[in-house]
Amino acid sequence: MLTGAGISAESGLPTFRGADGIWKSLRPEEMASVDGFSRDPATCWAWYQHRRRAYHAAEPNAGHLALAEIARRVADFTLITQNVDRLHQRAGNSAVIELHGNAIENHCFRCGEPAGAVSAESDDLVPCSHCGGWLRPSVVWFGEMLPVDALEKAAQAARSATVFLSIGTSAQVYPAAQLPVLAHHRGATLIEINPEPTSITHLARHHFRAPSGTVLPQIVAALPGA
Ligand code: BV8
Ligand code: ZN
Repeated sequence: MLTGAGISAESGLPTFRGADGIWKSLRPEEMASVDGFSRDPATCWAWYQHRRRAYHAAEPNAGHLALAEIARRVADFTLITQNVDRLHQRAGNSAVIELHGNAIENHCFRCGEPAGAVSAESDDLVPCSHCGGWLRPSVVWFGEMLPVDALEKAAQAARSATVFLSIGTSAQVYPAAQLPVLAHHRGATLIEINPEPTSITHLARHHFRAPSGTVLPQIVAALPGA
């Protein structure tokens, strides 16, 4: 199962490329990249602090909660996410493969020293207690490699899946976008949950053109022993 920013849309968090997408006002390479931070650390950091305040204020929605219920009820279940808001964990999913890191924790941009979570109150840059360099969010930026173990686990799950759900993702960011394609090519039944068609819709056996907060609770209700 792969989720994207769309599953958090009903928690009030803007997606990246939808009509209200945050990328609309910002260009990814100016913000979510090593160059973007190097060029203008203050603006980049303030953007993440702004997003963190939104994450703290948001609550997991019915879609997140349904996935936590499915994890409890379905034996061989793997949740892979591109999201960095950790709403899956707050909904009760403990085993989450985070392909793009998370925006809650930080590490030093210069020496890499982990720094955990910091207050989202102020937009001021925070110095590393180790070397004085600036802290950066522990997300995977464009141009950065994904965590090797996360990507390998996700690819293994996609290769061995009998059913693969692609939920709330435009399937435009690689290598994550290759996962539903890999699952499909290995014989999995691909199911897409997205109000809009995407580049993988043609591969899906079923495309639920509806919000994940509506569809996922219906899937839970249909599970045996519901
Ligand atoms: C890398 C963290 C090696 C930061 C993000 C081919 C192979 C490999 C790499 C590339 C390649 N081609 C290009 C690349 C480079 C690049 C890339 O993919 N670029 C794209 C734009 C073409 N990839 C990388 O750089 C990756 N690194 O591969 O390293 C390398 C290095 C250099 C050069 C080559 C290779 C790193 C990618 C990770 C970037 N980090 N996030 C942050 O958050 O600030 S990506 C960002 O996009 C988020 O993580 C987000 O999750 C992700 C994907 O977006 P979506 O989740 O799909 O969100 P989106 O808004 O697009 O779509 C939302 C969907 O929800 C919509 O379809 C909408 O209809 C739907 N929706 C709306 N409401 C609902 C809903 N669905 C259901 N219910 C609703 N209610
Ligand atoms: Zn440091």
